[in-house]
Parts: sequence; C-alpha cells; structure tokens
Amino acid sequence: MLLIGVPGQSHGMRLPAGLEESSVETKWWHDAVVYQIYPRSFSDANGDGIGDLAGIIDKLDYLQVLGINVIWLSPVFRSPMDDNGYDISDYCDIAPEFGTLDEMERLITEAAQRHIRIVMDLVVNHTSDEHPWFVEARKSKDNPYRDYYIWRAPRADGTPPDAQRASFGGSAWEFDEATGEYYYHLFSRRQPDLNWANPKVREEIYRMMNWWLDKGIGGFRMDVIDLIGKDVDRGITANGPNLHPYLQEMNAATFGDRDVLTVGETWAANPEVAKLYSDPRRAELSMVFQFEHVTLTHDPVEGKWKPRPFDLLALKEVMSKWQTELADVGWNSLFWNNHDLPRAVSRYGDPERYRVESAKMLATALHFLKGTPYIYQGEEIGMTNVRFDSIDDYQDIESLGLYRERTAAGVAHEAMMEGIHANGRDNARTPMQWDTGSNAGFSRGRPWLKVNPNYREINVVAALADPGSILHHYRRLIRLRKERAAIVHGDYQPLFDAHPQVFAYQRRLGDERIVVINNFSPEPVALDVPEELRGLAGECLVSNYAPHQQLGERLALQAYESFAIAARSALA
Ligand code: TEU
Ligand code: CA
Repeated sequence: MLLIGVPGQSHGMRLPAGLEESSVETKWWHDAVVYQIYPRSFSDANGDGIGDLAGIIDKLDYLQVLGINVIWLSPVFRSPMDDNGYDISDYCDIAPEFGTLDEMERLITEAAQRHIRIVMDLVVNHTSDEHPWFVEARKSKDNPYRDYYIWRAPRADGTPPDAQRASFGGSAWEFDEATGEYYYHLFSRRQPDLNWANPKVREEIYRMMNWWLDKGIGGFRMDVIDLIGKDVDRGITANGPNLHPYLQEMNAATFGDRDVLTVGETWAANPEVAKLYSDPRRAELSMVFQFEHVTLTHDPVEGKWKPRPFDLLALKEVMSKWQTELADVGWNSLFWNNHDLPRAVSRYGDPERYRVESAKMLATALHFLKGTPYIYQGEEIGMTNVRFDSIDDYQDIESLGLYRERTAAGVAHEAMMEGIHANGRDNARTPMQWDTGSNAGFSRGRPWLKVNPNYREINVVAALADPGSILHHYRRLIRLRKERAAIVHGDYQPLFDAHPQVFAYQRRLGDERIVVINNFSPEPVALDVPEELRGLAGECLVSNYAPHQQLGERLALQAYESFAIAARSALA
C-alpha cells in the first residue's frame, strides 16, 4: 500500500489529489540527489596539484547552485595513497594532502549551511598496510592484533595457500617474511583484508563510525561492503554467510537510530540480494549500488579490459528489472558513472558528434526513474573519457597492475591500451574542469594527473553561462525531483519495450503521469505511438531539442532526442 508523507514534511512537494492524507515512511533521501566528489581531482586550494578539503569548501556555492543535497566524499582519511585513499592508515585523521580534521569539520558545517549533507566513504573491508593494527599484526603470530587480519601458512612447497587472485593483479596472498605466513588481500598487497569474523574488529569499526556520526555526517557509502562476510577457506568472497548478520549488527550499533543515508557498494548484488540490504524491515542499509548495467559492456571472460559496445535492449531489460523488482520493497540507487567507471557520455553517449544531446538524454533517462540519483563530479558538464597515448601518463593502480599482468601474459600493448581508454578508472579522475585558465582552474600547481585537453570547451564557467548547457539541464532535473511526487513515489511501466534504439517509460501516481522518451542512438527514429499514448498532452518538463507537449499517432526523434511530458489524465 503506497502512502505519502505529510505534505509539510516532503520538501514542499506538490502531492497528487487524493494522496495527501495518507502517511508513509518517506525518508529525506527519497527525493535527494547525491553528488560524488573524488577529492584528489576536484579543486586544489593550496597549489600542490592535489585536490583538497579547502578546495571543496570553495566550491560549495557552485554545488548549491547545482541544487544537490548530499556530497558523497571519496576517502579523505590518512593514507599512503597506494589506492588514492582506499587504503586507510588512520580512520580518525585526515590525510595531510587533503587537509585537517578542523577543515573536515568546517566542510560539514559549511555544507549544512547550504542544506547539503556529507556522506563519508567507509572502507572497512581492508585497511592500509600502514594502519597500526596491521603494523602490530605482522610483528608476531601471537600479537594481540594478529587476527585482525587473515593469515595462512604456506603450502608445503612454500607457495600461497590457494590460487585466489587479487583485483589489481597477482595473487590474493602476500608472503610476510617476518612470521613466515601469507596474508590475504583482495585488492593491492598494501590493502590487507580485515578479519570481520573477529568481534574486536567489528567493535573498533563501529566505534569509529559513531565517532564520525557524532560529528554530524549525513551517512556512509560503504566500499565493497558485500565482501565483509567472506569465507576465505571456502573461496567465498561476496555475499558470504555472515554478511547480513554483520550489517544488521552494524546498523544496531551505529547508524540505525540516526536519520542518515547508507549506500553499499555491492558488485555482486542482484535484485533479490538488493532487497535483503534495503528492505527497511531488515534494518540494514538505505540502498546499494548494483553494477549489472555496467558489466553489460564487459567481456564475460576478459572483463572491462575487453570492452563490448552496449546493447540497448539488454540495458533496458536491466534498468526495467531493477525498477520493477524494487518497486515496493527496498530502494534503488541510480547512476551511470563514478570514480571507478568511464565517463557516462563516453560509455553510453556520443562525445564526438552529439556530446550535449546525448549527455542530456542520459541525464533525463536516469533522473525520472525511481530511486536516488548520483551525479559524479564533471558528469553535470559532460566531461568525457581521456585518451593518453603513453601508459606512463596513467596513475591508477588497477590499470597499471593489469597492464603489467596482461601484457606479460601476452596481451598486446595496443589491446590493453584500448581497454584502458574505454574502461580505465583514470577516465573519471582527470581534474575537474572549472574554466579555461591553466589546468582548467583545478590547480595553480602541476596536477597529479593530466587535465583532459578538451577543458577549453568543457568547463563549469562556460556551462553556467550557457542556458542550453548540460549543467542547466541537470539543475532542472534535480529541481523536478523535489516538485513532482510521481518521480519519487510513482510506479514504473516500460514503453516501446522491444525497440532497439528507444528507452521509454512512464511514471504514474494518482492523477499525475509522466512519460519519458529517449532515443539512445545517433540515428533518427520514427515511432508509431501506441494507442494508449495517442493524444496525451501536458507540460514538457525537459527536452534536449524542441519541447514536446503532445503525442500524436507518429513520433519522429532526432539523434539522442529525449523529453518528458507531465500529462494530466484520469486514473487509467
Ligand atoms: O571498488 C571496488 C571494485 O571492485 C572496483 O575497483 C572494481 O573492481 C573495478 O574498479 C571495476 O571497474 C572499490 C572502490 O570504489 C575502488 O576505488 C577501490 O579501488 C576498491 O574498492 C578497493 O577499495
Ligand atoms: Ca592541494
């Protein structure tokens, strides 16, 4: 049974007739839009070529103009930066290159003054090998911290305990000379996995989480959280037997009674598993990031390093499945990209011939769906992938590790570079493009990673000045989510389901009906409008060409043409 919160509590959202009186478990993040900041690449205030907290504070007014409500801040904790901060050596201190705890607290306060919450990135599947726990653990087999991590004796011939591989190349086991045992790491050898079966580990993590919650953060994004229930000896990594018990224990011990957003990064989630995480009755998380729409473009054997063109029918099937399966239980996150993924317009659009049209289409296609949308820094101005010719221009530990491993195994340099150009993580990590000044206004120093040369055309200043920019299109979509209850609470029906170029759907709530039609291709499309849509008329909410106020018997769409009509119609 669908119930809607009391109007005063729903951000002034105008509710459809007949639905005002009921009351539902609405959450503030149901109509919020999240903006992800990768701090190293966002804004550098002190000129050392690395983004920092002071730089983010300088840009809060911009984010307020954009209209976002939450910043998901990739890790800023003390770290040797082996994996750019996803290897933490002190969860309760800030990495000096990013700033200080005082600046972190100032960011929380200044953001709150602009009605923006800060969601921190919780990386607790592993720590850095420089974390004091690991420094202690490796001292001796009977050290009190030894089983904060996962150690195994070598096989008789001295080789690793098993053949498990690490995500960044090589074995998942690193031999430690001092104690003659291997330790387990699913990512780099400098990111030893924590042993979540040890209650002391869980207790220390919950204490740290409460320390940050007490500082007024708006929640947590949880890095590879589906791995914490791993059973190494049975070769189980994701969705392990203790995963959900641990999350329910974490919820009860930390954020459960706080009004915060929690989103798990769960590469191995399908809709059934996602319901386990996000069904409010289970008291685990608010939502998860699932990646089925991402891996569609990965080769089944060689993964992201052998990219496949995306097939819209497959993409639509995945998007519709997640909308339908989580319609009434749980909650969807909605995203095209993040700091690990290629730029949306390069992956799913056409950055050369139709960058603006296809970026706007992607934004419209995503932001009218049910769930919480996530915008990755630069997505709102249509930043694109980068194409460095030399592997030496790349910084990402994953790309460099797999380049070494795969070329050593015989993969041609050119083939591996194609994989890196298409799906390497540095695509998302080139510095944010603010203006046409040196280094795109990101830094007065030498940026840690080269700026994308297209910053002269693609930058925030140009986007703000252009009423037809992708940026202003995102601003409108963000605002509409606050104004149209059907976007947040409406149902979902796919339209033109079998069409290979068009992703279309409608959202309905009470007497409100929004029809969203997207040509996902550079080819013009001529459509026969189905009977039930003919004559539909109303307000054109957004369009990337001329507005559409009415649907007739035929509909001609130009390259990447996309629009949404809010139609008033009797309850069908
Ligand atoms: O990513 C998890 C992860 O598995 C990704 O690295 C993925 O394997 C790959 O990038 C596919 O494109 C999280 C963080 O988002 C990532 O930045 C970290 O490197 C990783 O965990 C380890 O903390
Ligand atoms: Ca800096």
